[in-house]
Amino acid sequence: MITRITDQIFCNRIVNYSLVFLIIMAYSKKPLVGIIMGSSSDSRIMQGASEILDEYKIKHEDQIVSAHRTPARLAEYAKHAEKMGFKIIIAGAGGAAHLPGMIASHTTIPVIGVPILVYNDKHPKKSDTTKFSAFGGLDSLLSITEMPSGSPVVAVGVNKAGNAGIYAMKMLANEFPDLKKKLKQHKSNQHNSVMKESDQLKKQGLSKFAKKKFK
Ligand code: RP5
Repeated sequence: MITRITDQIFCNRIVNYSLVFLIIMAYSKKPLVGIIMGSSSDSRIMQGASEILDEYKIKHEDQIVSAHRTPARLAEYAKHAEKMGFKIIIAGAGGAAHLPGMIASHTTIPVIGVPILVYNDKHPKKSDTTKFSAFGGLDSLLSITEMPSGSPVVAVGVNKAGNAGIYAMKMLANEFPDLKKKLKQHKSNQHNSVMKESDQLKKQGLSKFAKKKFK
């Protein structure tokens, strides 16, 4: 009798471990997130989303889809996203920024919009003359968030593509428990790094610390 019970417990464990393994494999093998952007100019900002997803080994597929320059492709992309089984789409666009809203109107996949303020130059130091938008990204932010009732798109802050990546992970974590653990670790890393800086600031004094940080 006892052997039968222990055998049963052993079998249940194997089934549970296999399930966990399968779940982990499910998010490590196929792309779960589709990242799209309105122009190659957005890639500098949008890489923030891919960086965080790569760090946590979440596969994503990245493409350029312009709502204005390639409107037919936009509808095709929505079908492609459904076929691929993407769980979330992260869509970044600047200026009039219709991409996130238009993609959302073609699919039931949740869309996270990234309002983008692009600079059309390659210099790390930005000047106002190379700004694409005259409205500092507020145009894109409003365009993305002010969707009509019944057609929601959520938005992160201007140029905060990394936050879109983290938010996507949070949504995926409801399905993949292993990711939840990783997100908890991410939070505790953030806590530790704030504590480390606070200790340094306390030791060095505010003036010295700020001078060093922003030199
Ligand atoms: C938007 O226009 C794009 O999303 C991009 O942010 C902006 C500028 O694009 P380019 O003119 O540099 O291609 O549609």
